[in-house]
Formats: sequence, structure tokens, C-alpha cells
Amino acid sequence: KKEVHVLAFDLGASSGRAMVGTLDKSAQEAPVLRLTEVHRFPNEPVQAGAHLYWDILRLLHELKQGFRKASEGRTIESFGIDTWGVDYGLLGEDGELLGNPYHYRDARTDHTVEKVHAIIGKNELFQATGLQPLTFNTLMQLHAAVEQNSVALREAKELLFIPDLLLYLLTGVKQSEYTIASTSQLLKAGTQEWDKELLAKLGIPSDILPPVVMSGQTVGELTEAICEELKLPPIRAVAVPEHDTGAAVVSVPVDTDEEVAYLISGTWSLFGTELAQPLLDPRVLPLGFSNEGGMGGTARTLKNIMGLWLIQECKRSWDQAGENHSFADLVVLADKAPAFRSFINPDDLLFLPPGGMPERIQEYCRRTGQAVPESIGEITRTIYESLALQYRLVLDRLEHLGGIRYPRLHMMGGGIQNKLLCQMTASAIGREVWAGPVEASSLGNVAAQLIALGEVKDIREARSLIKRSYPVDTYAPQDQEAWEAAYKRFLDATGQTLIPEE
Ligand code: LFR
Repeated sequence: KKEVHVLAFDLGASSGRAMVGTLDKSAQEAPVLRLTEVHRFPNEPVQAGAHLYWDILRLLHELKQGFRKASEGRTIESFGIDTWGVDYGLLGEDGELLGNPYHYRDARTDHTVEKVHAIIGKNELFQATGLQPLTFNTLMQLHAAVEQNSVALREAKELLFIPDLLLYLLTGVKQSEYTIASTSQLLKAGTQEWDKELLAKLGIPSDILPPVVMSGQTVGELTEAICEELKLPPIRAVAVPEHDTGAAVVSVPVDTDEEVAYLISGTWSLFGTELAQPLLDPRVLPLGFSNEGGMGGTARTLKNIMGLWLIQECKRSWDQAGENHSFADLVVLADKAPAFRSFINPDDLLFLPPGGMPERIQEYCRRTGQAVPESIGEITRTIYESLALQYRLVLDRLEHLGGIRYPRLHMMGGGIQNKLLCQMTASAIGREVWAGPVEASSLGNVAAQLIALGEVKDIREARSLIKRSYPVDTYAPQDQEAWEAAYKRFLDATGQTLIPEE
């Protein structure tokens, strides 16, 4: 066959899409990859009573629409699903879903980290799991459920992370793909084994955790009932890197052994590198890096930075107030606003929950004795500049840890459509940004399927294919002196240093 089509579902915290990946083998020189978006849908969390949930059945419905549209006029060989990390659904004895999955920004874990640390010391927990103690990690969510005597958890026979839950609803297969499992903080650092002793100490049952599988292999196919409903032939399901960030890292457009610094820009900004082994050095914990698992068993050593969530939430507030601006308009307004007036620490926990974001940004500036941004352009500019400067700080920390200097930064994911932020980042870090690909997660998802189908040999070959098919845009640093001065003021205003005091 000259063309092979696979279907990648990529679900982020604000929207999802169904992308057909086509390997075109007809080209003279070497095969190329094409992506076609066949379906896009919002992923809006729902507040019900005291809690924030995902609308999981609506997402299943949207995936079905994706199958329908993808199959119009072409044969789909396989499909795979990647989503955001840490969230999960629980299944009862009869295999039915016990309630709606919670959203990781739900407030029930607000005080869980301290409670967990009272049982297992901070360093011990980091050494055991390799992850930062983020409030929303599955470990924290499950400990909160234990403490709150959750009926669903008591009754649960199985836990499936979101992409595996959707895969189960489509195929009946119960598994836990490694990259998504690695975001949970339930695995022993750098292994594919659940840390049963650790979980026991926290009262978390480990018999509900399914077998861990590595990505890049076929694991099942659409159920007969779904094929009948959608009038489709059986389509095989592939375990792809089911964590969106894990999938994105597969598409770093570099096909040599060089160590790269990447920044996956979406609702979150994930800043890090890929290593053969997790970094568990005691110096790592205060610097904020987690070691998640990559396709093929590598370590994705990275830090969560609050990212475009800040602007998404501001936009939501402004829209509700009747001040409608597209994301592109916001960039224009920010560009016109005065430079370097006030800064926030994007990672302040003040900014984690939804709601009232413009006011919280103003409150932060007031509290830290800075000029309070008033207009939409000023607030937006404060966010972008602060993100770019936070990237600089995290890059400095990563280089400090590794004792190396990265020649450039690879920015990937939907957020790189914001050219102003790419430019600010290049200026803030004082070196080139190579931006691309935009659809990093979908491409990683597609690549894993092509590997499973035997069309692409391995990750290295997949990266060459992606690099060839999606040339990057480069940004050179500008206004170096102004940005250096701004960086010092940013550190002061946000009370941050290269090596934070414990
Ligand atoms: C990005 C992401 C991050 C994870 C966060 C919450 O979409 O998957 O990697 O930390 O969402 O799940």
C-alpha cells in the first residue's frame, strides 16, 4: 500500500481532536507523514455539587464521531488514545463505571500533600516514586479518597487512567499503558511496577491497579457492538504513549543522541529533557523536576509550569463578562501593552484552581508591591512575560543539575502558535527557540501506531520521519540587555532563586 492511515485521538484539558495520520510512501526520496484533523470538540469540565468532574461519556461519544469521520473514504488500520495525566475512573465488580472521574483541579486534594508527607517523608516519597508531590497526582487523589471514605473506592475492583478507560469502553481491554501510569506517582521510580508497600502505608488498595503495558504494540480491537453501532470493520487498538506529554516527547524533531531541552506548550507548559535513567539526586526535589516515564522506558525529567492555563482562564472570565477576544486578539493586545511592568510566579498555587483569574493576577501584583495591571493587554502581557521568564529559570535549573548547556530550546505543542510567546522565550533564555511541531502529541501517538504496525522501525526512525515532514520555525533572541535586567527583577518580585531554600 502506498498510503497507511491510522487514527490518533488526542485529548487535552480544554479540547480534544481526532487526527488521521497518513504515512505516504509514494514520495521519491523517503516516506512522509501527514495529519488531517477530522474532528475537534471541547472538553469542558462540569461542576456538580461540591466537585469538579470530567464528562467522560460525552468524550466517548466524541471519539465515536471521530471514528465515523475518519472512516469516510479511507481504511483506518489502527487507533490510539492519549490524554492529560493523573485522572482515572473506577470500575465495579460488573465492569461498570462507578461514577464520573474527578477533574485534577477539584478541591478535594487541597490539603492532601501535607497529610501524605506526615506519613511518608518528602524525600522518601521522592526517592521512591521520582515524582514531585503535586496536589493532583493520582497518589494524592487516592489518599484523599481513602481519607474521605469514598464509597466508590471501597467498591472498586479496577482503576483505569482516562485514556485506558476510554480504550476499555471501546475494546473491553483493561490495562495501564506505562507513560500514563508514570504520571500517577504510584509506580516505583524508573520501573513498571506499582509500589505496593508504599500504597499500603497510605491505605490505598493496590489490587485495583491493572497490568502495566509498554507502548508500541497492539492490545485489542473495537468491540463487535461498537463496530455494529458505527458500521465499521474491526479496528485494532494500539497502546500508544497514552500520556499526551509522553506522546509529545516522542516527536521531538531530533534524530541524534544529543540531549535536548524541550518545552511542551499547552494548558500546562512541561519543561524538561529525556534521559536514560530518572534523576533521583536529592538536589532534584527542591528544583521541582519530576521523572515521568517515556516510550521505550526512558525518563521524562520535567517540570510542570502553570502554562497557558493562566490565559485560558482569563479569557473565560473576560468572555463571561462580555469582553470577547480571541486568543490571537489577546496576543495583539499584549504586544501593544508596555513591557516589563509587573511579574507573577506562574507556579504559585494561587493560580491552580479555576475562576477569577484576572483578579488573582492583580491580587498577586498588589501583594508583592508591584504595579497592578489593569487592562486586558496589561494582564495578558504580565502572563506572557512571566511565563517566558519562568522558562528561563527552569532552564537554568535544568542546566545546573545536568552541568550542561543546551544549544537551543525545542518548543512544541499547540501553544507555539503564539508567536509572541515563542519570541519572548527565545529572548528570555538568550538562545534560539526551534518551534515545532504544533501537533506534537498526535504525531507521537501516530508514530507509536506506525511502529506497532511495523511501518516504522523505532523511535529514532519516527523522529526522522517527523523532522522531515514538519520543518521547525526558528526564533532568535532579541533585546538581550532588557531581558537580562527583567529576569533579575522577575526573580526579586516573585521571590525565586536558582536554588530555592527548603
Ligand atoms: C498536560 C498534562 C501534564 C500533566 C497535566 C495534568 O496536558 O498531561 O503533563 O501534568 O496535564 O494531567
